[in-house]
Amino acid sequence: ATTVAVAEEVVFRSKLPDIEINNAQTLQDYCFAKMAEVGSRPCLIDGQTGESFTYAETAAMSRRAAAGLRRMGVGKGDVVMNLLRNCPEFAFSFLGAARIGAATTTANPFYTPHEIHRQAEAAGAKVIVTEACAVEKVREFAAEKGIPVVTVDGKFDGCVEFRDVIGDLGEELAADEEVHPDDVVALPYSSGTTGLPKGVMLTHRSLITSVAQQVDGENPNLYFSKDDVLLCLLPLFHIYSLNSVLLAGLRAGSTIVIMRKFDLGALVDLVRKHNITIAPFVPPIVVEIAKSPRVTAEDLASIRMVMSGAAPMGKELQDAFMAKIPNAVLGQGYGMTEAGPVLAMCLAFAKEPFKVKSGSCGTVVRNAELKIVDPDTGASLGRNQSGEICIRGEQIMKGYLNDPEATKNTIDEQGWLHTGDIGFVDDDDEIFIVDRLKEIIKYKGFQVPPAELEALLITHPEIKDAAVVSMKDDLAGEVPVAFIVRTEGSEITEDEIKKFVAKEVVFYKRINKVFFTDSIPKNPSGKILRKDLRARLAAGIPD
Ligand code: 4UV
Repeated sequence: ATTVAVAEEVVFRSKLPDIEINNAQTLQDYCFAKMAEVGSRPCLIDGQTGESFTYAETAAMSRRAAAGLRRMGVGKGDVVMNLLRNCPEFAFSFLGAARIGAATTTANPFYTPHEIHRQAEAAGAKVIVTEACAVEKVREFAAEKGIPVVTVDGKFDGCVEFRDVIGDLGEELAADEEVHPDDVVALPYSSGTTGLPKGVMLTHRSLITSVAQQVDGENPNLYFSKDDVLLCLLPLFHIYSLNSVLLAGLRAGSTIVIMRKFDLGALVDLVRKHNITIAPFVPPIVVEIAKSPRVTAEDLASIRMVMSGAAPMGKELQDAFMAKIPNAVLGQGYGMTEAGPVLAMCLAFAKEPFKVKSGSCGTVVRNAELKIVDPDTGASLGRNQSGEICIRGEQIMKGYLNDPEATKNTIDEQGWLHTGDIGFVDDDDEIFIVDRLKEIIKYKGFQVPPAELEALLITHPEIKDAAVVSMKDDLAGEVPVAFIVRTEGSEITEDEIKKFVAKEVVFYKRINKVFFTDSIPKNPSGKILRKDLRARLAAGIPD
């Protein structure tokens, strides 16, 4: 008989034991499970107006939103677009849509009309919930398509006010729609490892699993309690805040203080006023606090936990912050929209905390498997060896909306989701991310998909070819820069190209620098060799 050598798989697990997760219920039932205990406690506080909603009121508002959305014709399997900055109505609408078996697609209200229309169209949005700053960008498009527009902050021609959608008390949805655990409840857009933004189908089952992996169990990995006050500053249209702040906060029965826009002074005021205990941030905010002479440890004295995620935070920054704000534990979460989103979480955040190292982005969450694979051979690697990070578990996405091909390229036949991140697991089960295989650029944690900018650039009659890659930036972490091949005879300038792009994209996707070149390096199948371009940048001789 012949023996077949089966390559051994090295699978990394949490140091915390698996727990039982009841993910065969609805997300809203799961999040409001402690209602008997927390019903009269504050749930959402609008930091700007001071308006406060108890848990019972938040649940009631979501039932009213559900009834209102249903009256507008939204039903099971439909999609509502939340085009909102952080506000209580975001939560009411999201949970309301869930109650009627609909999903919410979330988008940045600062997107350009083009970006908004593309997502609304691709997601098949039936209703758009938005606010003053975005209403002009959707009105015409929505009218053309017959999509009702709901506004949360005032009356606008042809739009419905949110307060009319939720109607009078008493008009609550009598009973939630029956949903299957594998029905989609959130549909954020992400470009994943390659290409254009795609709808990421997150189901009731996946989001319940993800939240449970963080905040459930006798020793939760991310310990939030009903006495905690969470700062909800990061945008809820991004999965980090939606999952790890709103949903995790609701599940734990914590109080969630909503902030619309980042401003250091306002942040300190809110922390002091509400005795904020938990602050989920992204690295640029950590930098600003570490550097600002205006913010002291005393200003942030009530904070016991600071989480950073969505982009790398190095050891130096982490150490500098902890030296300045010694009363808080600072650690990282590591997420990816498609992964449900949390892959790893700092174990110093656990109820019974572990000692961790600066610069680590956490340990794989419980009830999940993580492996590191050699990107060239696919072989599974052991500790301290860098390779592509892969994750498996019930929390990962169901797939990309209407894109089985992209789904297949991201989740393999064994159920492993390939992140496109390069990292290793050390002797203490801590994960360190060292590089990125995928093309995505992260500006302050926001996704900038190069493929989107390239597609736009080559529509310009004077641009023959284009490639967009990331360049390191002190403030934003990374910024997009473009290599451009001009058409023959063209003298188009850097400035003209920047302006052309700026008209079409949200501010953080703007091209930071243009390098003119004779040709874009590509492999035989036409794929841009981004590594070569990044190497040119690193060498300081871009052209
Ligand atoms: O798809 P996405 O925009 O998703 C995120 C999600 C971040 C989260 C989510 C829940 C949390 O609790 C939390 O702490 C963070 O960012 O972008 C995914 C890519 O962002 C990079 C990495 O390249 C991912 O594939 N990224 C995310 N977190 C980190 C990171 C990190 N801690 N360190 C380095 N890179």
